[in-house]
Amino acid sequence: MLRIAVQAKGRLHEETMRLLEESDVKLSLAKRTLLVQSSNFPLEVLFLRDDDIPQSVATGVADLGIVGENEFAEKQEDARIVKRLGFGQCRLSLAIPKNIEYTGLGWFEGKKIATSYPSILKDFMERNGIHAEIHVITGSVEVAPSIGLADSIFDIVSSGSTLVNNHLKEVEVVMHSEAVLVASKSLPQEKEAVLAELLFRMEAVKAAENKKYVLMNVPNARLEEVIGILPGMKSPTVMPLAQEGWSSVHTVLDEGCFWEIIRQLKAFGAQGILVLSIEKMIV
Ligand code: PRT
Ligand code: ZN
Repeated sequence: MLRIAVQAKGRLHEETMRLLEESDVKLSLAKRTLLVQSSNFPLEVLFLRDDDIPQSVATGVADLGIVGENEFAEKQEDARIVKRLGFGQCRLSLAIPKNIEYTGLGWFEGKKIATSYPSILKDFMERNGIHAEIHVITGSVEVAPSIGLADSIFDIVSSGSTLVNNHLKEVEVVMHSEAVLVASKSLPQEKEAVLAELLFRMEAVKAAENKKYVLMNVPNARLEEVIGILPGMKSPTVMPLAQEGWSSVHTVLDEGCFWEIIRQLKAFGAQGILVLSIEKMIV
């Protein structure tokens, strides 16, 4: 039985639970306990605060964890990142009051910076030879400059609206972050095998994300042009229709270029276009 630590509540909770569900790991969450066992996969889920996840994995309390890369980097615990999960994206940035002219990294020399991420900031400042005073606060870091607690901040930025609301501007991006799957440095062989199966499933879920399965009827005379604009996994599947002179074409399209390609397909005479969601894709 593999144990995975996940955020009990907060920004990463929902997407984490969705990823497990889409990987067909069934969990009975009716009565909310700290530890929940899956009914169809050798996995149990331990619900923790995100701050505690890196240590729980490093000490072996859990075998795996899903946590923000920022939190994992800050805690400097002995564990490994096995997969980047593509959600919970944000960046860790330095920001200063918006009416102050920024002159480059040297601006921070001798300045006071408020943050909840002192290790990452200290590393960054040391690498750049800047001596700054790091002031650790937890929560509402963005108000520190306006109440005179610091000259600047180092914090998570996502849309940037928190900075704008507090009359701050982002001047340096120090790190990009997303949710990551982390694992204990060494796992017994049978646990590694369960992890490999879980990763295989997660990859199939991720590969299907933003992809659509598209079916359409195409006059044979236009087949070549239609096939020419379809990417497909290998090449599109083409099957004759009962009606003479027509074929059915099946392919996989990326949501990003979807509408553009559909428009061209219509122009090439494609009809009866059906668009289906893909649950999983094994490439
Ligand atoms: O209770 P627990 O300790 O588990 O949770 P928490 O409150 O410490 O963390 P939580 O749930 O807020 O965030 C968990 C993880 O989500 C973080 O470690 C990041 O990896 C990721 N994440 C992604 C974010 C954001 N986006 C984010 N926008 N975490 C925090 N924010 C905050 C940020 O601190 C700032 O106050 O949102 C504000 C900025 O947002 P914008 O959109 O205004 O720029
Ligand atoms: Zn936290």
